[in-house]
Amino acid sequence: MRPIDLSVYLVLDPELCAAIGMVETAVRAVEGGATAVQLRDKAAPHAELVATGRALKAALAGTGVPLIVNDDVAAAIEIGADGLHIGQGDMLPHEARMRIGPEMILGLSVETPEHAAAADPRLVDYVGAGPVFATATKPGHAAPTGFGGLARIIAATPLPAVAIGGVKHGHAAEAVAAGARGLAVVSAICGRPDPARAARVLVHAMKKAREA
Ligand code: TZP
Ligand code: MG
Repeated sequence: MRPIDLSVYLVLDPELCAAIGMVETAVRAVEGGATAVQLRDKAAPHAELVATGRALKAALAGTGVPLIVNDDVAAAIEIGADGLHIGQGDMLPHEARMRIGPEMILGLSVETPEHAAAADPRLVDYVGAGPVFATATKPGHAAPTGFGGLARIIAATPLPAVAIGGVKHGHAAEAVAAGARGLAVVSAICGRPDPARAARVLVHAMKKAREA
């Protein structure tokens, strides 16, 4: 078991975070209560990704908030990240698990109930389910699931799931009703004038949704 608090899961995007940068965005979001941070930079050369990841890891030290690296398993290991997140088009979970070893968190993106059912809980620690809504943040994303589709995806796996794709604080209740443990967001935090406040609003919405 490699537990992870998925409640407010910040996914960093270099362009959307450009005003203050990914590290500062993450620091402020964690001040506001974000529970997990993913470094997702599809365009950065490996060395740059590693440098940013190391800066993030240092900035998050002592917070208890895990740093997850998207896609690049070698970078995740070099950074000393807490986890790796892979998609359906990336290496297979068993290969990823072999590379990262037993201790690191492994997340997997799932877009359909079939993907979710195929996720092996011995290898994978959580799934990112969606996109719930169409979003400009991820060009070429799969068909949006809506909350009905999200519920069907989450029902197909015993793994904890985080909802992703256009989700904002106002969606916490529907996401929780669909079985999600948390909200994974880019634009609800990145590029917002006050990322700490944006995170706080999401944390509060998740708390309310769980109490309801
Ligand atoms: N995977 C599915 S949707 C998405 C990713 C990385 C982007 C989510 O970004 P936003 O801005 O929260 O819609
Ligand atoms: Mg990927």
